[in-house]
Amino acid sequence: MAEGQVYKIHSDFYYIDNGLEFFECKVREVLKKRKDKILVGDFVIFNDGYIEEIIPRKNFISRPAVSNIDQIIIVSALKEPDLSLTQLNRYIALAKYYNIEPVLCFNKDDLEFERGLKKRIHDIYESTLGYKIVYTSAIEHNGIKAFEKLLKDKTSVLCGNSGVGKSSLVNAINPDLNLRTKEVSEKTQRGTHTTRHCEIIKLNDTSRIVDTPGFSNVRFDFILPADVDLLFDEIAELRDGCKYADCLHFHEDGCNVLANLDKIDDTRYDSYLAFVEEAKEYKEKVKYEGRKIEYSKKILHNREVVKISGKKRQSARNTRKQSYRNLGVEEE
Ligand SMILES: Nc1nc2c(ncn2[C@@H]2O[C@H](COP(=O)(O)OP(=O)(O)OP(=O)(O)O)[C@@H](O)[C@H]2O)c(=O)[nH]1
Ligand SMILES: [Mg+2]
Ligand SMILES: [Zn+2]
Repeated sequence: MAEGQVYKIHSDFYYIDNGLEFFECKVREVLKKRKDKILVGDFVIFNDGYIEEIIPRKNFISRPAVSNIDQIIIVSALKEPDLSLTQLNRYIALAKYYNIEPVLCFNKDDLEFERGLKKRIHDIYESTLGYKIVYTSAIEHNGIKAFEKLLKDKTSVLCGNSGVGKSSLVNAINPDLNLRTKEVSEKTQRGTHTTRHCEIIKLNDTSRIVDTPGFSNVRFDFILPADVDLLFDEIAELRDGCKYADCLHFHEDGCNVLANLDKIDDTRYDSYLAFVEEAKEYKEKVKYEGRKIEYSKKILHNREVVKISGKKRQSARNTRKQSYRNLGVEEE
């Protein structure tokens, strides 16, 4: 019996690192039948070329599917492709849903981008929301030291659309890794994913990074509309002051969010409204299937937020073992 961490999965093969050596394993049939599939990042017990058991996870995210992580780095490009704040808000909201703090990395700082863009980013995401921000150029090696510092002693997952430069950033830190990146001449092509699998990469003795394939098709059709405000820090802060507990902050009477709309950036509020529309699809689905979900108990990924009395909320313990199913997230 030995213990190690799954750092890569290729079809039926699981690659395990026990800190000293690497192993290639398969999974016992009994374990395969269980609902929670083994993820990259899982610590497992293995024996004789077979994984026997998954050690309970600290946390996990499902897009991309990785467990036991410390932070999510959302990588965007300042140009090529043009920065979309809606898309950035989507990734931030997703990180919030997973209850893992996001760090924002804006790459391709060497290109010429819209004037005033950095100030805009600073105003919304740094001064108002307090997220850590780093500007980088993987090509010219700018900001790479600051980026590396953010990764120290952590397991970080890189998230962001295809082509923003996630793999290029990892290569910039450690050129020996030589990860596949898109050829420069191909960079205007869309929808081609250069990185195909999630893999935990050791940058040095303590920092690990998970390079992931870009994805851009996340929709918030797995949570209830009245929960979407919890994914926006500045709206979540105001929601308890609303007259109705299930206020959607659209045009309701006594809405504290609407009363404070001047404090919320327009693009943030617009993204909020767009995600609520997507969440309505989930509500319809739940209604159609006759599943009972109480509004007073709001369940989000990696933690439970329970309404204690009236509108008071309190973060409950981190749930350790969860299944995809009762969180309403489709298995991938
Ligand atoms: N000008 C400029 N180009 C960059 C920079 N970083 C990456 N690129 C280019 O952007 C393209 C995409 O880079 P990748 O590192 O493959 O992007 P990715 O995010 O890993 O993409 P997927 O693996 O498909 O998700 C390549 O042509 C890189 O050379 C940068 O800082 N500046
Ligand atoms: Mg890549
Ligand atoms: Zn409201």
